Amino acid sequence: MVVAISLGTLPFAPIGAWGMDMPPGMKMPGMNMQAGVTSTQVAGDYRIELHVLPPEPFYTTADVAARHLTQGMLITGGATPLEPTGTPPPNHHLIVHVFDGKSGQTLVDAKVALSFRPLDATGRPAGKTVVVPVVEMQAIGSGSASTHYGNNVVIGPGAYRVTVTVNGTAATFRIKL
Ligand SMILES: [Cu+2]
Repeated sequence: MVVAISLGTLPFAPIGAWGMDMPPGMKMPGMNMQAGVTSTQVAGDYRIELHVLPPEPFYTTADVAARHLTQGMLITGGATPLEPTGTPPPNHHLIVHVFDGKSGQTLVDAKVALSFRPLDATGRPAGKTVVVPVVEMQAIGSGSASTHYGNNVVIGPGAYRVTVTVNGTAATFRIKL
């Protein structure tokens, strides 16, 4: 069960919009949208969409060409991907799409940092911050408009604070998995 939680019941001030689900029928090209948390926040000049999805395989441009791939992630830069076959096996694809707040254009060259920290039942930090090595990627076949940032991750059930920094502007999300 994967749900976005509202800050209304937690003992800290809301930071932004919460738990905004994708409208029915709206689909990220090439992205697997099943069982995903989607939450959107405006931070500075940016609109940041956080998605928690099932793990995805990563491929290079050469892989895509040689194997005529039509699904999965095309690596366009950044850190080393954690493959679905990694040890321990990742259970989520934690990523952000970043848009220009005014034009709505996808940011294709943002400097993105991503981390998460477990929260206890009262919403207080209850463990170490995990820094996610950020891969820059596209959905195969969907082009630069599908650019997003993140990686496959191992995250157990529970509540988390996810911190996203885009070109130095930070946004904080709270999610429950
Ligand atoms: Cu991806």
